[in-house]
Amino acid sequence: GPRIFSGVQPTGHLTLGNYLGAVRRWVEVDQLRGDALFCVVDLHALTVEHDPARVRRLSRQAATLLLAAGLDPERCTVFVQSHVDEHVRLSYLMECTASDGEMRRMIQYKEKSAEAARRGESVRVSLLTYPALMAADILAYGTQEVPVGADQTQHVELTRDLAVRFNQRYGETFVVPRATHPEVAARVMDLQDPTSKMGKSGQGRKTGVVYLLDEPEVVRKKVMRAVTDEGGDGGVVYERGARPGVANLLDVLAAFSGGEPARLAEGYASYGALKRDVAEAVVEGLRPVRERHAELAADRGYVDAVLRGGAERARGMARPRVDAAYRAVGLMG
Ligand code: AQP
Repeated sequence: GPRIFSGVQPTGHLTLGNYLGAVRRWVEVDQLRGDALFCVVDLHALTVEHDPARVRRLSRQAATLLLAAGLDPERCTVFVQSHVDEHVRLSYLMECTASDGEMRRMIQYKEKSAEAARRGESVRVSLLTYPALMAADILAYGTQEVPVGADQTQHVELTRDLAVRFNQRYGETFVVPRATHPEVAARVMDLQDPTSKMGKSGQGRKTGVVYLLDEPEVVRKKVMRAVTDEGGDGGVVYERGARPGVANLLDVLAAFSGGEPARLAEGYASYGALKRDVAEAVVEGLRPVRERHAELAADRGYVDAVLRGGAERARGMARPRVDAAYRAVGLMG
C-alpha cells in the first residue's frame, strides 16, 4: 500500500473536527490500506505561547485518544514527533529550500500571528517556519498520501513545492506527496460561529467546540445550543453559503449516519428535530472512543511502550532519506 503520514497537534483537547476530518479515516481506511505513520506533532505546539506541563499532558492524551479511536500499533506506526530527531534535522534543510515570502503567505500564519498581536504577545519565529517542519514531517518518510482536513491543504501544497524544488536543485530525494480529504465533514465548523473552523487551541473549553472526551450531557447541550440560521419554518435545507450553521449540522449527521447532507435535510421539518438527531449521532459515535480512552488512560505502561516502539520504527524509516538529503545539499556527512 501507499506510504501515508499524518499528525495531530497537542495544542488542546482533540475535537469532533479532528475526528471527522482526520482521525476516523486514519482508523477506518488509511491504516488498513497503507503503510501508515501517525504522529503527535508536539514540536508544532511550541509555535504559540504554551504551558510546558499542559503540552506534555495533552501529548499523552492525544496519543491515548489515537489508540482509543482504533489506531492499531500492529497495523501502523504511532509515535511522538519530538522522539524522532530526523524531523528537526530535515526541517532545517526545508528552511533552506523555502522562501520567506511563501511562508508569510500561509493563512494559518496570518491568522495566528494576528491573534498573537491582538493579545499583545510576540510572534515566535517558529510560527512562521512551521510549514518547513511540517514539510519535513511528511517528506522524511517518502510519504505519498497525507490524509488531512481541508484546512491543511495549503500546507501540503507548499510541501509539494518544496519537494519538487529540492529534487530539481539537488537530485531526486523526496517523493512528492498529495493531500487526501474525507468526502463529508472535511471542515467541521464551530457550533457557535459556523463561519469559523472548529478548532482546539485557545484558552478554556469553548461551547462551540465538541471535544472527544466531553460527557454525553455536555455534547447534547452544545449541539442543542448550536447557532442555526434564519428561516427554519420553511423546513430544513442544505445551503453551505446561506445557511452555514444548519449545513454544518447536516454534514456532521451525514458523517456519522452515512448519506448525503442535502438528502438528510429533506427528512426534517424543524431545526429542533435535526439537532436532537445530531446530538444522539455524535454521542453514540464518540461513545466507544471515550470508553476505550478511559481504559487506556489507566494503562500508562502500554501507551508508553507503543510510543517507544513507534518512535524506533519511525526513526529507522526516516534516517536513510534524511541522511541522503544532508549529503545531497553538500554537507560532509
Ligand atoms: N474543524 C475541522 N474540521 C475538519 N478537520 C479538522 N482538522 C482540524 N480541525 C478540523 C484536521 O485535524 C487534523 C489535526 O489537526 P491539527 O491538530 O493540526 O489542527 P487543529 O485542531 O485545528 O489545531 P490547532 O491549530 O491547534 O487549532 P486551532 O485551529 O484552534 O488554532 C488535521 O488533519 C486537520 O486538518
